[in-house]
Amino acid sequence: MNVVSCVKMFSVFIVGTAGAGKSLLTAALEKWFTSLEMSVAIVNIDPGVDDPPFTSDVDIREYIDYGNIIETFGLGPNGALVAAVDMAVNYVQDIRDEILETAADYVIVDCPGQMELFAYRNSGPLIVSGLAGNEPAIALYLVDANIARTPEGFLSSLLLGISINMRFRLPQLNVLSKSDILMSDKIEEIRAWGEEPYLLEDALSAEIPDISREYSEAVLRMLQDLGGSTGVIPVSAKQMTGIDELYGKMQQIFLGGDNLER
Ligand SMILES: Nc1nc2c(ncn2[C@@H]2O[C@H](COP(=O)(O)OP(=O)(O)O)[C@@H](O)[C@H]2O)c(=O)[nH]1
Ligand SMILES: [Mg+2]
Repeated sequence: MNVVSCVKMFSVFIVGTAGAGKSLLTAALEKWFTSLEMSVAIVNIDPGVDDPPFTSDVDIREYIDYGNIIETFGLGPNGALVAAVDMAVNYVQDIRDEILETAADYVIVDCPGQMELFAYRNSGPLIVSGLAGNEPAIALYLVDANIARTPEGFLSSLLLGISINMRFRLPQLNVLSKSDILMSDKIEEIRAWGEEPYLLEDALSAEIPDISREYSEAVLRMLQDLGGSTGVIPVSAKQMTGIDELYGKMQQIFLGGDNLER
C-alpha cells in the first residue's frame, strides 16, 4: 500500500548506548514539536521497552512480543532482543505503511536500548533503511554527558559514533545528552574539544600522560578524514534545553545544507 507517495517526511533516528537518554529525548522532541504546532509522529522500535516516557503513534511491540520470545525460546534479555530485532525485519513494510498513514512532517524513531545489538546485526540497518525509505533521514547520536566529561570518554564516544555511522550510513549529529548534569563551564569545555581538536589533544595529554600526542592526533585526524563531525550539541531532555539549536542543525541537513546526504 503506497499511502501518500508525494509526502515529504523527515525521519530522525535516535541512537546511542543503553541509558544514554534516547527515550527521554524522543519524548522531549515530541513535546517541543507539538508545542510549536508542528506535525510529528513518534515511532518506537525498541521491542524490549517497558514503559516509555512517550505515547507512540507506531509501536514495534504491536508486532513483536518480547516477553513471549524470552519465554518461548528460553533466552536472556540480550538474546531475546537479537531475536526480536531479527523478527522485526519481516514487519518493516507494515510499520512503514503505518508511519506513512500518519502523514506527519517529522518522524522521530526511538531505537533499541542496546545499540551494539541493534547496530551490529544486519537486521538493525535493514530496519532503519526500510523505515526511512527514500525520504530524508538523519541519526541523532547521543553522547552521554556522564561519559563525555573526561577527554578520553568524549573521544571514545565520538569513535563509537563513527562506527555507528558506518552501519546506518545516515547524516549524523552528535548530541551531548543530559547536559543538565554538567556545570556550564564544563559544557563549554566539551564543546570546545569538539570544535578545536588541538584542545582535545591537550586535554588528553594532561589527563593521560602516557598517551602520545601522535596517537591522539592520528585518531582525531582519522575522525575528521572520515567526515565524522566532532562537534556536539548540548541538550537536556529533562529541562528541555538545547532543542532549538538541535532543530536548527537538523533543518540545515534536511534542507540540503550538509554534504553528508546519502
Ligand atoms: N539528568 C538527566 N537525566 C536524563 C536525561 N535524559 C535521560 N535521563 C535519565 O537517564 C536514564 C536513561 O534514560 P532513557 O531515556 O531511558 O535512556 P535510553 O536507554 O537511551 O532510552 C533515565 O533514568 C532518565 O531519566 C536528561 O536530559 N537529564
Ligand atoms: Mg530507551
